[in-house]
Amino acid sequence: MTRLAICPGSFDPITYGHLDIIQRGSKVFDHIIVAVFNNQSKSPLFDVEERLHLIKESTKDIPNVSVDSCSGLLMDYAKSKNAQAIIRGLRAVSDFEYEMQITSMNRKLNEDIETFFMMTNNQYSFLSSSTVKEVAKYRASVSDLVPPIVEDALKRKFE
Ligand code: COD
Repeated sequence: MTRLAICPGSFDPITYGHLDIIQRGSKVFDHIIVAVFNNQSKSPLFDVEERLHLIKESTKDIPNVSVDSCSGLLMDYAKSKNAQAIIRGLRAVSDFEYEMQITSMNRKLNEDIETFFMMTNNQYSFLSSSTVKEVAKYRASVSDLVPPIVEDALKRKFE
């Protein structure tokens, strides 16, 4: 049986923190789909097509990772792909409460799909897409936080 996991998120934009989770997850599962959700409650800096492009380029060297966009419920999407698992990253205690809420709801929606949490790599524990955008907006370097292609895209956005 192929072990397929979905790695869902906003990825606005993808950071080295996300990539760390995707890379480590790709060693455990046969295949990972990085699923970009268009979260209506957030106003994204990058549109879905831009985010997909940045993720595809940043993960092109990981053969068992593919990228997709979706809307609606995560569990409906995961079921439609016959996925066995969801992968999420955890940075701090503050993430835990939020993740516990969504995981409990997701389990209620579909108890056959497990959620796996991966602790962040220490060097990325303070890294989020929001802080990256904030720093890039004031033209400070984000080269150690995001892949070069994302850094260039941020520069263009804030030109
Ligand atoms: N280190 C480790 N992990 C990290 C880091 C880091 N530095 N930065 C981010 N991550 C992890 C996050 O913890 C998360 O697991 C993943 O990477 C993606 O992060 P984000 O911020 O891009 O994505 P989120 O948290 O905004 O994604 C939320 C979803 C889109 C997954 C969620 O809203 C969702 O499931 N929406 C669909 C509707 C639904 O089904 N809702 C659930 C029922 S209530």
